[in-house]
Amino acid sequence: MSTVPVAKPAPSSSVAAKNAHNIDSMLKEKRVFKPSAKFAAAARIGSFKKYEKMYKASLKDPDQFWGKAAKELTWFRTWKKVCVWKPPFAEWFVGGKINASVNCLDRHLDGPLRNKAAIIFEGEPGDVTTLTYQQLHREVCLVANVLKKHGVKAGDRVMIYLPMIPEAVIAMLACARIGAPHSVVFSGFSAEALKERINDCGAKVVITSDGGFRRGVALKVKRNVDEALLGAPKVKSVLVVQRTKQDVTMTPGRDYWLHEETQQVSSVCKAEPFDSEHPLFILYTSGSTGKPKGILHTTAGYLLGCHLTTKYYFDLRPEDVYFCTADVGWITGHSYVAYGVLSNGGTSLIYEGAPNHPEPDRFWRIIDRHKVNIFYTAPTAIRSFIKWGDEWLAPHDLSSLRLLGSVGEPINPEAWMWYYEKVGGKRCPIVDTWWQTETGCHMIAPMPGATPLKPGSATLPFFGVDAAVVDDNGNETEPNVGGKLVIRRPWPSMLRTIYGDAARYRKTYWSEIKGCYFAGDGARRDKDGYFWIVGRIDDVLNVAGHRLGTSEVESALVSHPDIAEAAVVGRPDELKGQAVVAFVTLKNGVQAGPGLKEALRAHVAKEIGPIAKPDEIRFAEGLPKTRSGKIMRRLLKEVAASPTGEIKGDTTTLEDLNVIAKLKQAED
Ligand code: 7RM
Repeated sequence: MSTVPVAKPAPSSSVAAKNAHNIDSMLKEKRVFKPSAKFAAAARIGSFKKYEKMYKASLKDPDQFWGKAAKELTWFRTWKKVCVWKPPFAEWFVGGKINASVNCLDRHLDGPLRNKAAIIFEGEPGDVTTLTYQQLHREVCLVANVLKKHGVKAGDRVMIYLPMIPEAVIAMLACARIGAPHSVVFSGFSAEALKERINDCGAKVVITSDGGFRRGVALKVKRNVDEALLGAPKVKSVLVVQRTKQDVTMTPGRDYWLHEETQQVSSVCKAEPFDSEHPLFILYTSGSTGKPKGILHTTAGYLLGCHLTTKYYFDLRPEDVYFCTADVGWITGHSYVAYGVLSNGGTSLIYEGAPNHPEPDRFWRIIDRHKVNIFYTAPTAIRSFIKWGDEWLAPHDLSSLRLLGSVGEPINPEAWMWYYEKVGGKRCPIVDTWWQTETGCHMIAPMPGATPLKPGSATLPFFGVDAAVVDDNGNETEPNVGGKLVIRRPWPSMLRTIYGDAARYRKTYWSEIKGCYFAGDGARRDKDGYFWIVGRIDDVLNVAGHRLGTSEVESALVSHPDIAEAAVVGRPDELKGQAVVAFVTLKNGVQAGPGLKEALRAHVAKEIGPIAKPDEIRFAEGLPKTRSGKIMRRLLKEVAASPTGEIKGDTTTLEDLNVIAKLKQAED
């Protein structure tokens, strides 16, 4: 590669190299893909030099960088101070007044965007609805007025429990308009999970629907709300969107049809100015143990992060059709289905249902039908597509695509290659975005048109983001030596606290490495300074004195032609400390057998080294995952360690309970 690294990790004389807690790295990924001249010519950041220059300047004077960038937003009053940092508490754009819904809607109404699609919705049954900016603005104003009618005031929390329908985005923006922080709960979560979240944030109003379509059936969304509210007495009103027209029970004096309510209010709702630091939303993340954390984001900084990263990383243009497959119940749905796209005047395509309904080509059908230009999905989905087979892509014209994104987990290099070749036709940059609920927006990702790509690496940090890989003492590790991924200074879209628990905020994110933000990922940087996420720190394997990240071993397994997915965990072992146990799923049509096990062990030894060879390989039908598609290694650890496969841990965020039952029976 001819490019100069932006920031070199510490020189090899560093004592960090001898730190026994570092993570060893052995995967040898050598492929590099330079941006095409065609893409670069039209891109916002058209060369690596330009990225480097802007990145360096942004770190040299972050206030100047963020202050200048914030002028791209629409303000009622500009700020007095860009950042006030009293570790670990930050305030951004102090003294400024802003309204997020104005930035996503009103400011587009004076020009040509007014009659452009803001949202294109495709329901699972195939129904399509398009909302222009003007129409969306009207809907948001109506719902905002309904919320006011039900007594919601600035600062009051509103729960949103909706399937992937336009009303989910409308509800979020309506809350933002009147300064009522929303808390979206994924509509696939149980009544119990909903109840717990309602009570934690003290919401008085819930916005929900009768149901939603998923795999051809109408989900019983409202019924879950009814059950949750048995244990959440503070909720005064439930506003119900009619989506499926299924039968629901409406409790008089508490439950109201939203379409009836909107008929009784004005469509004019003046947007009020709010402080930059006014809370915008609370989003719960389950965390591996204990009660869910309510991640609190505030208005101006969050919006700026979403706005800028959408603009630069997706190179989003008004004429693009942009399709992000994430649910609004996940941070990706907040930042990159709603706020970032709309603040840029983009067109956000929303799909209600399952990727394999009625058949495994649904996403390709959608891309072809709506001529999608930018497609953003998760590695878990990509691995499913690979498993289902390439034949599902063949009948569809995917030539409208010009950029592909990935988020949620490390993308295995083989899955990256498949995505690049089969979906992107080798013309689309793959923007692998590392970030978290807590970071609010993308933190590490390649700048399309500028950053040379390496399959499996999220590459380099965003402007103003001081990311590093450090040892336990906070010193940067040498190239290719793994450690903890930290951010060394505040950024505008960072979480402000854990709702109602500042002590937990401090302890969880700011106490591991002095002066740094740490949220649990292990990583290494290569000789070019590129970041490679090796998995969650809690999942790191300890084999005969070597610490191995899960992602490299899994990527080695997935690079075998018969394997669709792999999850690797440690099992206590007297001799080695930990034995490596691999759970693998096979591609359609492949037969399991002892021969394959030996072949896989040999394959891992060849790709990484004998140390990483799994001691045990289990063929599984599926792997336990969260609703957003992350593999739950915590549960697999229990399965691996217990002879009966007993699970005692929390399984409330598990997507499919059957997976665990089947794993217990899995042949080993
Ligand atoms: C956006 C999101 C955050 C965790 C994070 C990582 C993992 C996310 C990537 C990734 C490697 C990526 N928010 N993660 N993106 N790992 N490469 N591009 O996922 O709060 O739900 O999860 O997800 O472990 O810490 S999240």
